[in-house]
Amino acid sequence: MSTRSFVAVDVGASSGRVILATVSPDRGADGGAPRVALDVVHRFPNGVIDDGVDSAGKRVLRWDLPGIFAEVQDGLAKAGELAAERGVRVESIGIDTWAVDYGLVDAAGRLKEPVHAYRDARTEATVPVVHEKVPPEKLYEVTGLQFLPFTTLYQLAAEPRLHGYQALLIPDLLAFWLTGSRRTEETNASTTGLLDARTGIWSAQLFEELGLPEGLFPELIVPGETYGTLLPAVAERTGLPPDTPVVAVGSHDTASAVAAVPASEGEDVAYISSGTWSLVGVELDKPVLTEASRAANFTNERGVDGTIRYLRNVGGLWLLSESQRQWAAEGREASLEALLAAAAALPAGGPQIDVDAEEFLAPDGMPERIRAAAARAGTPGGEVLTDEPAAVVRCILDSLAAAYARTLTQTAQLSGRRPGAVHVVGGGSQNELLCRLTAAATGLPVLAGPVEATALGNILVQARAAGALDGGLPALRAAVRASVQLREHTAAAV
Ligand code: LFR
Repeated sequence: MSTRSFVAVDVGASSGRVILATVSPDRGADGGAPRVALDVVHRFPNGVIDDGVDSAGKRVLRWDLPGIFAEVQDGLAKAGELAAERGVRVESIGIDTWAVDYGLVDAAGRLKEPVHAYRDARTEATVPVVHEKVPPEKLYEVTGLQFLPFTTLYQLAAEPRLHGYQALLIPDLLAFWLTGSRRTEETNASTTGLLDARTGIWSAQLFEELGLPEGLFPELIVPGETYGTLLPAVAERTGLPPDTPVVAVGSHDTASAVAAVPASEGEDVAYISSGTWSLVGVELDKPVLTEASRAANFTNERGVDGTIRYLRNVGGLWLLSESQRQWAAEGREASLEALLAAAAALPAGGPQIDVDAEEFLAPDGMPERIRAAAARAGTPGGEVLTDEPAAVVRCILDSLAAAYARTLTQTAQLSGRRPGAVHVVGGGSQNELLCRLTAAATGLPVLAGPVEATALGNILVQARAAGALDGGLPALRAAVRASVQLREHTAAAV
């Protein structure tokens, strides 16, 4: 059987990528799993845009969605060219991005205003307003979502006007611009705080209690279904055939990443999806909606194939990337390689901070905020955490590793699952020091990789929809294991 080609569009908070993937369904002489090879054909930077302050004096942050869409189309054109060189056809396109954020679109398809970025401050005022209407205990009972101040429902409460508009989550907005078809992909819908965790459909009760218009979000679509085919203008600009379908994948990047965790069949799947955030948890088939789970702020997000991603958002490499951005602006050492080497040479047992604190959500001045938090935290050396980048980096990584260990212990207590190893996927899986510290803090073997879990998860769902792969998540994960090299870190090696 010949190879098959698919395109993944994967946009994160700090960069976006368009990837042409080749799936070789042949099982080969060894009867092993199918393989997936990725070619990144286009990369572009992304980041929040400072848009001044609003009438209440709150900082406004936005994303440049038209700019992202232009980059996506450039990437699709490059993917089409590479496919043509290889004499193959792009069978479909799948899109994933971060969750929670949305654009409001009118009947004619125009954006009401540039899209807000979830780290802006407008929900500070609306969290209490929402909780006044529906108390947090009740929200959890219905949606099973952890409290995050930027969840879609708090953002919607800050909108002066919703009537006459539909809310399109970021991947759905890009899919709308590519195909003209409006849908809401299910895994990402589960991050809005408006989906019923038991049924997987919108909670009519919450819409009513929160005064949200019915039909605010377009109809749900599940991974594997098709949004539609390319609009003529997109086909022309990208050079791709107009009948190229855009297929729904786990459009929440974390859903795609977890779909590609290279767990073995039957293994209890514990993971850290490590990027801007660290998403730490296990995969379940039913939500955990207990009061203990709510108190520990665990979330039940929906994954590919109706699975539940039972996890917590732990602070992530955002603390590090924001610090690097600041040091670079000050003309100091900011290269990741140099910083990690210097941090690795520092002794263990230094100061730690609570990486989950809301004070680290916003951009700017990160090293200063970390030093202040370390001084308050009272861990050894915290009061003297120096301005030295290596010391700050070591503090971030020690604190992340400790938070992972705490969260995995809680995951086991709350879910009853006791995984024997933890998979680290995403960009952070390349950070050897963090992986080693994680193994030491958790006492579990850390299986690092793949770096491109999100893109792989995106591709696997498309390949299965096209009949190039078959089976459930275990079969998809076998294809990941056949395609990538994992690195193992053990506590003993630290
Ligand atoms: C990771 C992620 C998290 C989500 C956060 C905000 O990229 O999608 O899962 O909580 O970004 O959308």
